Order: sequence, then C-alpha cells, then structure tokens
Amino acid sequence: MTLQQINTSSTIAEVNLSNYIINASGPRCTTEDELINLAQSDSAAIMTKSCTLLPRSGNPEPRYQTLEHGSVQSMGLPNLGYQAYLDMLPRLKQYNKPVIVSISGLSISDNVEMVSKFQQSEADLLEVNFSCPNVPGKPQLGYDFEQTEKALAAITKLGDKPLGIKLPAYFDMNHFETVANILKKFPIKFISSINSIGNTLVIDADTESTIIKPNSGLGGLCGSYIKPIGLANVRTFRSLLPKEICIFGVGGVYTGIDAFEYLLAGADAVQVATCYQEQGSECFTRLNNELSTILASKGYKDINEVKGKLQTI
Ligand code: RRO
Repeated sequence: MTLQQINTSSTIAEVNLSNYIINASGPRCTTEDELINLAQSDSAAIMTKSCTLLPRSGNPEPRYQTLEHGSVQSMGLPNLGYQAYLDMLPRLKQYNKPVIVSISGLSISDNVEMVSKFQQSEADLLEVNFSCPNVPGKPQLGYDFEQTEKALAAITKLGDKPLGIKLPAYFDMNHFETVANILKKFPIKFISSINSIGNTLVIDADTESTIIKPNSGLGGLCGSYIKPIGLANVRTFRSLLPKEICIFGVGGVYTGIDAFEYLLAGADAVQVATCYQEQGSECFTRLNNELSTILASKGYKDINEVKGKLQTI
C-alpha cells in the first residue's frame, strides 16, 4: 500500500479536512501573508490567530522563548483586530480550504459582537477562545464555570455556523465532568483541547532571572512538556461528551507518533503550534507523511480504524 492510499481525512462539524493536521491558533497565523502561507501548505485548514475587537500589539518583549522541549510565551493576544480578518476572508477562501476563525473577546459582549459578525461571513468554523492565559487582569474563562455557561448561552444563539471552544487544561475529574455537563447544554460542535498551560515559570539559573518579560515572567507552557496533559484532556472529554461534539487535540504534536497518540485518545484532528513556530509550514508535510507511515506500518488504511481505540492495561 502506498502512503497516498491511507485515508487521514477527517470531518469537524460537517466541514471536511483533507488530512488530520492543521495549525493551531497561535504562531504564524496573524497576518494575511502568514495565513496565505498556511493556505499553500499541507495544513488541512487555515486557522487564524485569536482576534479581539480592536487591533493589539500584545505584551512587551521578550515574550516568547524556545525551550529544550517546547516553549514558554506570554504573547498577550497580538492581532490585527477582527475587522481585518473579516475583510481577508474572501481572499483566504479562494484557496479552497476550510478557514477557521479564532475569536478571543476580552468580555462576553466582545465575543457576542465578533461571533455575530463572523456568523455572517465566509468562515467555515468559529473557534471561541475560552482559555487565553496571558492578558493581565483577564482570567481564563474556562476556569470560571459560571461565566463559561453564561458566555456559551450568549454566543450559541447568534447563527447556524458551527461553533467550537478552545479550552484550558483541566486536572481534576470533577472539573472535567462539570465542564462536559455545561457543554452538553449548548449546540457546541467541537472543542479544541488544550491551550498552553497558563502561568508557568521558567527560570534561567545562570542569570538568576525570568526569561520572558510580561507578567513577572509567568507564561503559557507549550510543546512536548504538555503532551501528556493534552492527551488526558482529549481522552477524558471524548469519554464524557456525545460523539457529535468533535475534538481537536492540541499540545505537543511534533511527530507523526504524537498525532497517532492523539488519534488513539479520540481526537478527530490535531492542531500544531510550537512545532509550526519552530519549523515553519513544511512541518505539515512531514507530519502527514509520518502519520501515514505509522498507520501503514501497522496495517491500518484509515484513521477511523484507530480513533479512540486506546487500549488500557
Ligand atoms: O496571545 C497569547 O498570549 C496566547 C493566547 Br490568545 C492563547 O490562547 N494561548 C496562549 O498560550 N497565548
């Protein structure tokens, strides 16, 4: 069997993805040039950087540092403002690839305003970010269950375009169950799990200093460090949510094996952030080849033979 015969295509809320791997909202997806680069890559969709009502330059630099097994960052939501992404959509859609707009309002009313606008746009999916850890004074919505429910009630009644939310990592079974029960009350079509692990501290012992400037050095931890947390979140939400709610697995995908692990845990597709930041868009070609190679070597022809089939001992 050739690698081309392995079916890695997937569907999120009835939107077809030609393969299992897309970029995550985060690096290299803020400007039109970056988004066109994604359109021309092997990423199965074009995901935008989370947008806000107004353009933002983000937090002071240095705000991103590469680590041995990932990165730590406190970008602070730098983006062009939602109107720029609305204006760009017709041009991005010319590439015949799904476009997913990430929305990260600083309040529920900001989210309502932006979701309303994108409901009337050519975007294929809307991902509302409930988990940005890096805006000083703005807690992660996904950790406040009352506000999460309030926000969902407000943003899910604004149109028929499929809506998903980007969740923070959860660590307590009670929290997983509470969040799943809230999600089940609303017509949410997908979750993206997980965002970076917020408010972590990396110290440079040589300089006896923090390594990023914002927020006294606290930032979101990304990359391989967080893969076991991402896998656990995907696996647990897969077991708690109805199968109609799709799951993007996010966190520490650098190789085909990482993507294969998310597949075993039940992810419908994966998103790639730090690896894409470090390696550029060629990583999508490599990841696709590696995932197909693993599937072929194990005798699988289709991702659906593996999805959610993790064995326990
Ligand atoms: O821009 C950021 O600082 C940022 C965002 Br919006 C997010 O959702 N997650 C993250 O780790 N950084």
